[in-house]
Amino acid sequence: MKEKLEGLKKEFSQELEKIKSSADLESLSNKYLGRKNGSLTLLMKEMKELPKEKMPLVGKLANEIKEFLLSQMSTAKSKLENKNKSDNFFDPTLPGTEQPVGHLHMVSQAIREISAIFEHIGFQRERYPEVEWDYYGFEALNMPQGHPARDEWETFFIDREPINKKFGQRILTPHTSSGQVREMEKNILPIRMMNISKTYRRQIDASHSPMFHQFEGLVVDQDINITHLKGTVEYFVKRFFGPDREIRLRPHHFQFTEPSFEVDISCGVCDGKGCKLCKEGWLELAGAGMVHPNVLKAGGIDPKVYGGFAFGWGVERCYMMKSGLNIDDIRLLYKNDLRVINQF
Ligand code: FA5
Repeated sequence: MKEKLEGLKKEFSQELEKIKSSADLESLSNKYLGRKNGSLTLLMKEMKELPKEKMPLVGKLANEIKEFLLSQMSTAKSKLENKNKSDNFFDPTLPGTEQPVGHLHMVSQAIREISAIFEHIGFQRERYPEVEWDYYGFEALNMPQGHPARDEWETFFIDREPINKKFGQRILTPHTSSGQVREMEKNILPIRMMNISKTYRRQIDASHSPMFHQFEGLVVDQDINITHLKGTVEYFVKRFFGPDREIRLRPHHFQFTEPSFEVDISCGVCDGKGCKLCKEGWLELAGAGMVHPNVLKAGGIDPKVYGGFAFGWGVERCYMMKSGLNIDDIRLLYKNDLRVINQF
């Protein structure tokens, strides 16, 4: 019996070494200590057949072996539990997995920047319809039906014929100037309006997109003169393009401003010396001028008391002209090519 017990202990120890999981441990426990058929349980039952004088010694040994089995299995159980814990160990100090995050499109970035620049000097952002009446896009801006100046705006028409006696047909607004008379009609003076929105024209090439954005400033107040216009435009250029860029107001013609100008900025590529892009050192970016009396009248404002200035710029063109960007085709902004977009 003694040998059997010693043999069982040895066999148990060898099997315990091979244990890999709590399930293994449980079946080992059943195998040796199971109530009905556990090897040690059976041996202990056998012991009852032994002569009385041998009982105390063998019984003691059997109990010691049982204690040994139990303590070995308890140690093995804690080891297994600790191993599981270290397998699932979570270290909160490790850097997290980086999630892919998008960013604002370049045009949205430019719009935010332009907005902030003008907000700083008291301009307020306003919104007007993108599908607009011919009246606000042209007629109220001193360009009656059939006026040749309209051709320059290469407009998308929603209606083939006028559908309203006063307002004419609906168009996709070809310039942000369509907000001018709408703003004046609100009858709140003075005006310091900033309109940044989508505009549409039937044009497409490296510097023209059928959908593009313009930002338009309109100021209407008393005692307004050209120096206010020049100062405002210059302030914008220095803030957006950098302190070294210069502006030039070149006489031009718009039906809705008098006098009218085109705004040129010194070329950022050649520093105004003249290069392939700009030819003579200047780049045209905007139209501007003093609000025409007929436009003020259309907006219900007395031109003898009030005057104003307005300017309209292309957002994409401005963005492309920012120093160091080197974007030479406007269509790149709208191709949704992530290799391009992710660079900005
Ligand atoms: C106008 O649209 C006038 N409404 C500007 C204005 C406002 C004049 C207020 C006076 C007073 P023009 O057609 O030149 O003007 O357009 C202004 C700017 O919009 C251009 O200088 C250019 O930067 C941008 N632009 C015009 N057409 C496109 C186009 N198809 N794609 C991208 N940008 C364009």
